[in-house]
Amino acid sequence: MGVVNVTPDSFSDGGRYLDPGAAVAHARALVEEGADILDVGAESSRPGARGISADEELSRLAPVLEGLREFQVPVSVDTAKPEVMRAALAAGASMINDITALRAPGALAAVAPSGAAICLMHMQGEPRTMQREPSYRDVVAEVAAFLEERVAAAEQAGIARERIVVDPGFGFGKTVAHNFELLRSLERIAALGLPVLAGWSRKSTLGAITGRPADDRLAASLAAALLAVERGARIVRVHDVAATRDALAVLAALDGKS
Ligand code: HH2
Repeated sequence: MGVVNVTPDSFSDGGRYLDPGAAVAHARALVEEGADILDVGAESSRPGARGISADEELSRLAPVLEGLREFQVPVSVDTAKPEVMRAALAAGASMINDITALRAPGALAAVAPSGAAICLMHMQGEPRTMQREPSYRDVVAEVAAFLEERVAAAEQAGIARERIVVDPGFGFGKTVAHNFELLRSLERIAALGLPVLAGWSRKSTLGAITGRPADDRLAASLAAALLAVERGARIVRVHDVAATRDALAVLAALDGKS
């Protein structure tokens, strides 16, 4: 899954693709690099980020979704707002990626009738404050239980299991230690029986262990993507598609899949 951030303030590429033409060109480059899914987001969720209105989010998204209509790969829209979900689905999105796991009032109902796929992600707290003091008794058990509860809520709202992807939400209300505990035990999340999405690309935990800034975390991001796939992730959300494909090709060859 290649990331297209149509934002002025994303932590690693904020402002680079705010112009719709630049965003669509970047999306095309990611597809040429081998992305199987594009994830378009118009609101940054980096730690400390302040939210924007649905109108502002939609005004950034609409021209980009229009430009992606002709694309052959499925388009996912990274949003937590029901109004934006409905508009994105009407504009041809085939997946909603919600870092709040459809907890906003009306979100389940916005996605249910569409037939689209949905990614349910775990986050402790909210982006503005989530990294202040993340705390868990047992991070893996708590994240798994949360995802199980959200999957049940989605199914109850009429979203078939086949449409659902789950994500432990690396970096969302988690310390470095929490992130590695979750990575170490990712198989327990995969044991929910649904495809697991993992997002490690350029994240601050990788900066914490390498001492490198966001634009210099490619090697660490590749290592994390590889370890996540080895532990059961089926989708990796990345900024650097070509390099990630190469890294994953090595793992596939090891597994006799190439
Ligand atoms: N991470 C980010 C955004 N959306 N969605 C899922 N499902 N999983 C993730 O790990 C995830 C996500 C944060 O990365 P990015 O989009 O690069 O930054 P920002 O939120 O600042 O736009």
